[in-house]
Amino acid sequence: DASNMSRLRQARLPNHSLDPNHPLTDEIMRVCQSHWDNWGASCAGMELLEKDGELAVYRKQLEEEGMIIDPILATYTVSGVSAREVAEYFWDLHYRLDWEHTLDSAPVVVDTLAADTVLLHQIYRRVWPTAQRDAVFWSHIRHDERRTMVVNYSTDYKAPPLINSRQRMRLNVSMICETELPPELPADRRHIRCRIQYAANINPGGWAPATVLRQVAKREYPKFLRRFTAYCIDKVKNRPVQL
Ligand code: 6CM
Repeated sequence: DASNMSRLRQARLPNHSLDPNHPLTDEIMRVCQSHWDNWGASCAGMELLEKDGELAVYRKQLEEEGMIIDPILATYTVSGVSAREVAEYFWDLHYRLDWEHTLDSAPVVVDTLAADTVLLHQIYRRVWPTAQRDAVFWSHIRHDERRTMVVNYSTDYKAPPLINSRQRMRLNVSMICETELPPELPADRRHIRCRIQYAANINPGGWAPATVLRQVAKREYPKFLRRFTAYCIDKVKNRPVQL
């Protein structure tokens, strides 16, 4: 029926600017669709790592072949910034080092696939006593009238060789944002809120003590969400809202 049709239409991912013949396009479509469908994900069975007002960070302890791969799921709602704005600060490399403090150096753009998709190489700060990590991943931004999403996903495509002293993390990360604006109020920055759902699945790609990994995660994810959103709010505060 009609209402079902419109629901289906909403669930479909909006347009992207990828070349349909590019070797990564199918994977990007598939991975992004599954994240998009995961909006409103349940945290049932997950451990609450941090709860502070509107911020909630959950983790599920998971080990695979001796590797700690605990999935992280977080939700946060912040005021004075739109979904579009938050997602753009997360995606746009220009701002990366302003809020991302786990990196050892600026990200390197390995390739630009489209206006909405880049291939990145990032080198992380070493965490004692483990080897330094790097990651190679595509990063894609997508939006419709309601939501904007960024997905970062590891790939071997065009990946620079791994140097000896490092290990390569694999990541599957999404941030989905939705603007909240009470229908009776004008689209003014003072009235808007942004609901954020952040999900991270990280495989450390090599040995690291479980206690260290879990401590780092417990400390760093809430810190990242607070610092990153505070950064966005500060950046936009004197600008007209971009919905
Ligand atoms: O999602 C975040 N950042 C994105 C842009 O940089 C991107 C990166 C994801 C990687 C997240 C893993 C970081 C793990 C901490 C680094 C230390 C590695 C060594 C571990 C050995 C003990 O999606 C924000 C990421 C916030 C991370 C807390």
